[in-house]
Amino acid sequence: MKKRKKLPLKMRTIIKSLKKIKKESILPVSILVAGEEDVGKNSLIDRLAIGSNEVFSTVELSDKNILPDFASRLRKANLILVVVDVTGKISKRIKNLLTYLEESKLPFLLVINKIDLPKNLEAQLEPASNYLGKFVSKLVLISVKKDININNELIPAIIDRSGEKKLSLAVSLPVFKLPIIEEIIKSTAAQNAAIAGIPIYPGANMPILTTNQIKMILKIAVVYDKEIDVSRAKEVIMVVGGGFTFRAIARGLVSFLPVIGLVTKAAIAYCGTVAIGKTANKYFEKGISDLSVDETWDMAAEAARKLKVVN
Ligand SMILES: Nc1nc2c(ncn2[C@@H]2O[C@H](COP(=O)(O)OP(=O)(O)OP(=O)(O)O)[C@@H](O)[C@H]2O)c(=O)[nH]1
Ligand SMILES: [Mg+2]
Repeated sequence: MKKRKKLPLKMRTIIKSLKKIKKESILPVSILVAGEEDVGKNSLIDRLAIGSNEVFSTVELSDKNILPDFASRLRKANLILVVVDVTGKISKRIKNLLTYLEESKLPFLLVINKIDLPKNLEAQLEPASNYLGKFVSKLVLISVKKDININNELIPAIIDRSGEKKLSLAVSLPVFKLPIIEEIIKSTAAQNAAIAGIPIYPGANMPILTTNQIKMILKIAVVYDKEIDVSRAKEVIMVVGGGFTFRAIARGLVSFLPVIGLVTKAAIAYCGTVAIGKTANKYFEKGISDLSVDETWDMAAEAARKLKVVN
C-alpha cells in the first residue's frame, strides 16, 4: 500500500455525523403489502426481502378483512404497496382502499403485477386506463415471476419514498443496499455541485474532502458495517479520501477535459464527489485498500455522462 498524506480530519464532524448516521440506520422501517388473494404479495416480499425480514408485512383484503380492520396498520406503515393482478379487474375493495390512502395522504404505490401474462398489455390495461390515470405518479407495472421492472422501477420508486428511512432500508435489505448507496452518492454530488464545493488550492498537495463528502463516506461505511466505530470510520476516510489530493484531481481533470469540454466548478464538484463515493463503495465491496484514483475518475466520468451532467 502506498503511503498516504495525512488528512486534516475534521474529527468533530466525524464523531457527530457518525452518531447521527448510526442512529438513522437503525430506525424501524415498515412496508405494508396490501392486496386481494393470489395477486403475488408473498412472491413480491420474497423477491425484495430475500430470507428473513422485519420490514415487510401483508394485509389480505377480503370480505372478512375490510378497511376499518386494518386502517391503523396502514397509518403506521412507512409505505404501502397496493398490489393488484393485471389479469383481473380493479375491484371496489381496492378502489376504496386507494381512495382512503389518497384522502389520508398516506405514502403508497399501486403495483400492478403479473404483466407477463397478458398477450397485449396495453389492451389489457385499456378498460382501466382512465381510473389508473389518476395514479400515474404512483403506478408501477411489474412481473415478480419474470423479474420485470423490479430493479429498474419498483426498487427506485420505493427508495424515492423512503425519506429518512433510507439508511435503515439499506442496512436491513440486501437488494436495497447498492441502489441506496448510488442514491446517496448522487444526492451528495448534486448538493456539492449546487454549492460548487470542492475548494482547490493550486500547488497544495493535500487531500481535500468536503464535510458533505465525509458524511457520504460515513453513510456508505455504516451501510456496510452498522457497528462501525469512530476510529475505524476515521481509517476508512483516510484510505478513501487520501488519494484525492490536488495533484490526483488535476490529473483526473485532464482525463475529463474531452468529456466535459468546459470544466465548470459544479461539474468538478459533482464528478469529484461521485469518484469519492464510488471509491468508498469499492473499498467496502472488494476490500481494496490501495485504490487507483484514475480508475475511479473514469467511473465518475461514466456516472456523470449517464446523468447528463456532462456530455
Ligand atoms: N404469471 C405470474 N404469476 C405470478 C406472478 N407473481 C406471483 N405469481 C403467482 O401467483 C400465485 C400467487 O402468488 P403469491 O405470492 O402466493 O400471492 P399472495 O398474494 O401472497 O397469495 P395469497 O397469500 O394466497 O393470497 C403464485 O402461484 C405465484 O407463483 C407474476 O408476476 N406472474
Ligand atoms: Mg400470500
